[in-house]
Amino acid sequence: MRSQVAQEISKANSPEELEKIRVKYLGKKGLLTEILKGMGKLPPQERPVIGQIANQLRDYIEESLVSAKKSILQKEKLKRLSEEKIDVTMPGRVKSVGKRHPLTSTLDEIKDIFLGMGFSIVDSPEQSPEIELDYYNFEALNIPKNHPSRDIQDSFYINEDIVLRSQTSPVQVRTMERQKPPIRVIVPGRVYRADEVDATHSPIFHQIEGLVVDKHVTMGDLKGVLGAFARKLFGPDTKTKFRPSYFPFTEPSAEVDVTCFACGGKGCRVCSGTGWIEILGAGMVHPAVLKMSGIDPEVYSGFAFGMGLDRIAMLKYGIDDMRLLFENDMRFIEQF
Ligand code: 2U9
Repeated sequence: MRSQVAQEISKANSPEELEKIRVKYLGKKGLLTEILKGMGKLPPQERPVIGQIANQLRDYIEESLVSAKKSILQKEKLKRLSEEKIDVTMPGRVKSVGKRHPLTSTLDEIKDIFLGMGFSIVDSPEQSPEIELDYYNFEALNIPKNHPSRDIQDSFYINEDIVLRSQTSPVQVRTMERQKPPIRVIVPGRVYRADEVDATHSPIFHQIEGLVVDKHVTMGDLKGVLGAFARKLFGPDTKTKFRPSYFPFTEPSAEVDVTCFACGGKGCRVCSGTGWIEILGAGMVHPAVLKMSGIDPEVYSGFAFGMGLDRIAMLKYGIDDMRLLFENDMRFIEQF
């Protein structure tokens, strides 16, 4: 029986098989149990001899089962560990790092400059809806219905009274309605115009406008603020030049040029040989505009300005086609 058990245990491959062997020999009706139970029927002089052999055999079986189980578990563990092995020499997975869009970097830079001059930024969607009432986009800005100045730009109408805003100015109108002077705000935002797409036009583009309203605000303040802005954005030697212009919402109005940041004013490819680059429109807020928003033009005056973010980003980064700003092709964005 001992050699038979030894052979069976050596062939067992799992704890379950060992348990079967235990039951077969040491269970209630096991082969060795039967022998131990039959001891009483033996002649008295044989009992100690047989009893000793049977007990030794039982100890042997129990010990063999314990050590066999230990070595099976050890083998299983080694197998599991070898399956879980990690090859630390394998190359890691590279996470791709995102890049800021050139429009975002340019906007952040411009916002920082104006924040530094005490302006606050109005750009939450609640305060600046892109789907706007005709009143805020045109009427309140001194652009009445059927007035020729509406033809300067074609807009996308949802219905007779609702339009996709064609400038961010309606946000300043809403600000004036909500807030008493002093007002110093910068309004960046997306605007819509029915333009054909080409290298310098897109039906969706971005503006940054500013508005200051307080007592005793003058054209001198406007020149000071825009001069400081231009020097921060394009470098300390940048000069500004105001040319007379016309906008319905400002009087007087001006277009603002800066000395070319590429050639310093000598004339080059970037400035088409003129030494100047136009970057802004500006003026003193028209008294009728202040009045419509509930601000007394006899007490208060203000200046406003507007610039195209896309155009400034293109100038800053030397981008020659506006369409590149809207395609989100990573091969383009990764270059900045
Ligand atoms: C209020 C009063 C006045 C905003 C202004 C401009 C001049 C201007 C253009 C720049 C390039 C638009 O994107 S662009 O084509 N903007 O020239 N914008 S003054 O004047 C305002 C705005 C709001 C209540």
